[in-house]
Amino acid sequence: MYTLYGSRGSGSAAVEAALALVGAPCRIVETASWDRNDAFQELLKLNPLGQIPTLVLPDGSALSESAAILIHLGSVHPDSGLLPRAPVRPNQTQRVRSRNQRQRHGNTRPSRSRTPTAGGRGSSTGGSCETGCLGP
Ligand SMILES: N[C@@H](CCC(=O)N[C@@H](CS)C(=O)NCC(=O)O)C(=O)O
Repeated sequence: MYTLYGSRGSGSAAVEAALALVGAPCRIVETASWDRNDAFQELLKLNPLGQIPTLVLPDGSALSESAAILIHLGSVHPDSGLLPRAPVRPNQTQRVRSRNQRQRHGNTRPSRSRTPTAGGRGSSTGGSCETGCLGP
């Protein structure tokens, strides 16, 4: 059983959604530094920064930082689809980054046989995803 220290409508919402997605039983403890109820003292013992989200794992250890929590949940619940099945390879990351730069600044790559679109993305399909793992 997980225990999530968080507050409705705050940055802990992403972790709450991820817990629902992976289908993990979870107890939610409402607290935040701007709502110093009794549970806030518990939170401080787990995370001296007093920040939410803080997640207590089934083994009793505490994890903070949204991204770290999401990656952890995706890793221990691989069938949930929260993380891609195969790790994203560095060259895939680089291609996505290059594509994003082209979309932001126009196509600075030397023109090949493709005719740039009006948007300047250098692809007649409007910028297809070469990696297949992230949307266009
Ligand atoms: N980098 C952290 C930031 C966490 C964070 O700033 N949480 C806010 C609420 S969304 C908080 O607890 N702020 C109160 C404080 O820092 O005292 C994360 O991504 O989880």
